[in-house]
Amino acid sequence: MMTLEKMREAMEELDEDVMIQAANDIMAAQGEGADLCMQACQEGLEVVGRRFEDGEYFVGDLVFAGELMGRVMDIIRPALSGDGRESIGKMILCTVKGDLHDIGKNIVRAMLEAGGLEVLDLGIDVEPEEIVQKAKENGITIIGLSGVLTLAIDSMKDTVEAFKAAGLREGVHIIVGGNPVNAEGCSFIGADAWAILPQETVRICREWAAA
Ligand code: B12
Repeated sequence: MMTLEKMREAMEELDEDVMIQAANDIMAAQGEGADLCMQACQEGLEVVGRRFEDGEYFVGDLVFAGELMGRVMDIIRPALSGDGRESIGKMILCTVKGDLHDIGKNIVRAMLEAGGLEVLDLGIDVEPEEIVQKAKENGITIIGLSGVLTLAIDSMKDTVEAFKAAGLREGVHIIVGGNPVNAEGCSFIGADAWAILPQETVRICREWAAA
């Protein structure tokens, strides 16, 4: 089996052949090493993000990294330990109205799914009313809102207001994320939590799902 170090390096380098081979080898070995592979993907992605900030990687690399993570997860998901195997709860995730950026959302989605959450992904540029409607229709009480434009903060606030207007605010947990989101923004929006790191997002959503 490939070491954690080797898999992390392959993820950092966006080496598709090595990562897919590693995932297939893990499944051929009855899932041994699946958790390590997951850890390697997460750590590798952090490096990808840093390289992007440093100007070494470009937008296409980010998109590819998200896709690669999703493909590896699709292969090893049945072997992930404990809660990774079965759904512990359902949640909605989307990019809010006016914002078309979805690279971060897709990375977060892959991590949430690997963490045992079933994700109803509503896509990008999603109207507040649609989010409320889908939550109602599907009985979903955990809502993740993503956005990277400054205007996304207002759309997130509008979404929280839409839940209030529908009389559903008390019954849902709302987490917001994306580059412009911080503690101040979270309080302005009226959300329950915020995060930048996908691992933190997974931890919070799992806690809500288990409550
Ligand atoms: C890639 C990109 C694009 C791509 C988007 C492709 C795609 N499919 O997403 C394209 C080229 C289409 C694009 C278009 C535009 N873009 Co653009 N884009 C970017 C860029 C370079 C990277 C964004 C990104 O993907 N980051 C990487 C991801 C992984 O980070 P992230 O989204 O923050 O996600 C992480 C966390 O925040 C968190 N997270 C994400 N979602 C969630 C959700 C939850 C619930 C939680 C808890 C956590 C969480 O986890 C993720 C993983 O760590 C940024 C600049 C930059 N350096 O950030 C500009 C940037 C965001 N874009 C910008 C602009 C202005 C635009 C355009 C308006 C340009 C134009 N004039 O047409 C259009 C917007 C159209 C629209 N209405 O959305 C500005 C925004 C300025 C602002 N303050 O509003 C930026 C900052 C560039 C700049 N410096 O001017 N863009």
